[in-house]
Amino acid sequence: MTSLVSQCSNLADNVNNILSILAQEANLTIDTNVIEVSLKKAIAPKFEIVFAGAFSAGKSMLINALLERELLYSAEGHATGTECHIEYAEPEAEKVVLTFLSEQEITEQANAIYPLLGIFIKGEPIPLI
Ligand SMILES: Nc1nc2c(ncn2[C@@H]2O[C@H](COP(=O)(O)OP(=O)(O)OP(=O)(O)O)[C@@H](O)[C@H]2O)c(=O)[nH]1
Ligand SMILES: [Mg+2]
Repeated sequence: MTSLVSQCSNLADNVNNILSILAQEANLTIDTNVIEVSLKKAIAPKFEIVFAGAFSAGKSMLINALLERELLYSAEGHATGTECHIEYAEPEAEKVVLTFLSEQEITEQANAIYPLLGIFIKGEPIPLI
């Protein structure tokens, strides 16, 4: 699962070599941060896939179909109804972690997300409390 295809086995070395060559070019101003972040993602043993959609769009059913097991509850109406993270676990180490947030924590998260979504009232983020 963690093995890389042969063309990518030296990816980090190759990219870092190119970055060090670029760094020697005084005339070039390149923001290498985006390359470094992309490299980190490319060689990471884990990666994320986001399934987002309206309520009852069929996200849980699609994930169950891809996993070939009935892992997530799927039904009409608001079935999952919350953010849900799934990651690989060895068969005997599978577990479910439920995290309950207080009203204060939910409010803080919402207040942090509103500006990122561009939701403002009279130029100010919407205050929930
Ligand atoms: N006809 C049809 N029904 C589907 C399909 N995918 C899902 N459904 C039905 O749509 C309903 C909602 O499916 P879910 O997978 O629970 O939807 P969800 O997006 O996870 O919903 P929430 O968790 O509430 O956001 C269920 O009754 C499914 O049986 C599909 O491809 N075709
Ligand atoms: Mg769901």
